[in-house]
Amino acid sequence: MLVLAATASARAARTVQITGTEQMKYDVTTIHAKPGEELHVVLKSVGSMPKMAMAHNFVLVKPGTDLAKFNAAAFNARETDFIPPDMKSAVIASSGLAGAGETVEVTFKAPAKPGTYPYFCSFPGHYALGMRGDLIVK
Ligand SMILES: [Cu+2]
Repeated sequence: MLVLAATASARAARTVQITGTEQMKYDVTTIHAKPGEELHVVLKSVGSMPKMAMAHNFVLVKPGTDLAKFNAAAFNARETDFIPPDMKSAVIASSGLAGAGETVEVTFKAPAKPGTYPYFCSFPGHYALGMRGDLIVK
């Protein structure tokens, strides 16, 4: 059963809590993980602005991804929660969008290959304002 499997894996995974603010920042900008470790990222959005104007997500991508290009394309990708369809192959894990007071989560395996994997919020403008961090696998 798919649902049960997902629940079991979320339970086994290590939870990383991140808060996203209306200052367009994450409170956690470095996550350390072992190769292949299961992570459960829980992103909470705090503030009072309407979701249309202010929401956050968590997008983890492969090293070497053109982050400026990804985020420029995200401006035109509202229908797909600001994940540009033509750049999906760069995405390792991504959450949905959390408006003020909402929480989104995603469970994934850290890459097996040691390295620095960037993550960011792809809501238009947020990456450029510094809403990003690094997953360091080693
Ligand atoms: Cu954001």
